Amino acid sequence: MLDLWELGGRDGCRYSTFSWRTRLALHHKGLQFTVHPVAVSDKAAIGFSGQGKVPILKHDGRVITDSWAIALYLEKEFPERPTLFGGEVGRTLTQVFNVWVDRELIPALMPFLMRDLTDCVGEADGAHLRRQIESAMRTSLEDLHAGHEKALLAFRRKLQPVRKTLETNDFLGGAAATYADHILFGLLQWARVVSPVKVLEDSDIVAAWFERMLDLYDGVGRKERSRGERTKEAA
Ligand SMILES: N[C@@H](CCC(=O)N[C@@H](CS)C(=O)NCC(=O)O)C(=O)O
Repeated sequence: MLDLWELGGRDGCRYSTFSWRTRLALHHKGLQFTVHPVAVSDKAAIGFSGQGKVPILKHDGRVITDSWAIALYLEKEFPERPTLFGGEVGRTLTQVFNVWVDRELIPALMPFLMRDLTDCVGEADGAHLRRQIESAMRTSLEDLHAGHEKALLAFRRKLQPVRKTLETNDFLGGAAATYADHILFGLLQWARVVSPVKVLEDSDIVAAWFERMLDLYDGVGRKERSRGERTKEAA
């Protein structure tokens, strides 16, 4: 039995960038799993894991935390199912990509759209996220948001290695998506779910790749309503 804990916001929206990685990895492996949404400020709900972050995977009583550790676990535990890395070389190169996205891409995008996320969660969660980001960035979410257009230009430039790779490959995994695709998808899906801001230009080859990613695994990514879709429904 497989259970996944991830963050849930208002209207049931699922915005956790790291949990989207794990979710796609589970679908990639063709595994059935039960999802448990938790509020970001409700640490008691995930106290069983001995730490305070999601994703958390529980498999037959074993608890695994950290999206990268979960990906390694799934690959080891279900070797007969579609691979997440394409072997040892792929695994280490995917680890490089994982660290690059965590250390370079996430900080270049998330803080600037964080103000938008506070509208998508309850009051306690909004206060938690605000405290967390404002103390890390030493400025207000509003000031960060005011700089989002400039930040987006820098973020798009950082995607150049991805862009170059997609000129000759449909996915970062080559002809088919692998865990590297899931990693980058998680970040862009976070932005799609929490913010009305257009992160990629339509003409960007990365935008075309993201559309393909939204359709994978029976469209699990696309079934999650974007911020724009939720706003329209509410109007
Ligand atoms: N290195 C961890 C990072 C996990 C992480 O930061 N998760 C966020 C959600 S996307 C979280 O649970 N944050 C809760 C908090 O910071 O209070 C991973 O790859 O899983």
